[in-house]
Amino acid sequence: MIRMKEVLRTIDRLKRCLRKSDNMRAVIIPHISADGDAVGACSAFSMALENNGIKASIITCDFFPEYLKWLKNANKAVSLQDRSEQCKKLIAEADIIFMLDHNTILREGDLQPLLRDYKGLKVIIDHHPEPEEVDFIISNTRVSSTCELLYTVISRIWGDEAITPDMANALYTGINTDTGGLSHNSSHPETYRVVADLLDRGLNKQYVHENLYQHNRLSRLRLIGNALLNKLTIHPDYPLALIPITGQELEKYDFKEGDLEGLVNIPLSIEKVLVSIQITQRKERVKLSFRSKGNIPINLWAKEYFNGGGHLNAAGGQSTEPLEQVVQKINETAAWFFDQCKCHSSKRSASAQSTEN
Ligand SMILES: [Mn+2]
Repeated sequence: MIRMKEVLRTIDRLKRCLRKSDNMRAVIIPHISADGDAVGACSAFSMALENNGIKASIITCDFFPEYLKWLKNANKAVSLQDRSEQCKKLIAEADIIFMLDHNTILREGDLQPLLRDYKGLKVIIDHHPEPEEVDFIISNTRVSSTCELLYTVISRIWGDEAITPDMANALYTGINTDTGGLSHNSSHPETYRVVADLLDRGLNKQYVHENLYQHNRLSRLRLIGNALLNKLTIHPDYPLALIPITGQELEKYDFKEGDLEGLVNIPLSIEKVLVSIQITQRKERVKLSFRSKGNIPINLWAKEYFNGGGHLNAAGGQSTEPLEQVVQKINETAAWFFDQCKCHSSKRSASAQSTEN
């Protein structure tokens, strides 16, 4: 509660700052491999700024996934990958930069050097622990999602009426996707109060659900089916599920950005599995997604060995090593991790492991 008070004070300080200057130019940046919460936040906040006289541009280090492009303004995002000059210009001319759904510029891919050199105001609006030092830190790990927090930011600065039906749809997209359809990280009543308010502001829940969950392609179902049937393994000594996916497989099943969304959660539906890791070959990098049950701090493993981090139950990481070596490293460090959280299911030592998956 004390924390939320502090957050509200920072929002009020931001409100005064936004009021002060005319013709303000803002840049909004999501994290690399943006998800529903990041794109929903960019969509809603860009509309809020524009509707209130602030010029807003969304800049990405990669591209938004196909399945989120229906969100308003998502198609206006400028990517460093194909419009780098425009990105540089927008950042250089910005009075204020909003970092949404991430706590450090380290999550901004190749935009990092530009952000490091940027001298204007920086604002973090996020729900990940330990945000880096910037001018305005609007961060609370208790909320379900950045979009839930953003509802408070927008309504406190411009009033409830500032939330349009399109913004409500975008904010609900973030709340829904970051909680697996309100299944995890959504036990605080405040989340539902925000959803109720969004319904009052014109949220079209059915429209959002149709766009998020009923636009599947057959090739995507086959990609996921193949992963579950042929790639998923359960560790013999630890309550650990692994799903390695190669670049060839992505190609074979016509992979589109966002196609693997949610896959890593599926093995957790097996009773004895407490940790699930998906390892995906993405061009020059291997991307890792970590999930855990209960109070197992999976972010610890991601941070210690895989250049990543995140929440207690959901984290990400990356590696420049080949896929097989990353899988090997997981197997080699599993003993260390399960010792850390004292939840290993067997007493066999790491040296007795014989998995090669
Ligand atoms: Mn989020």
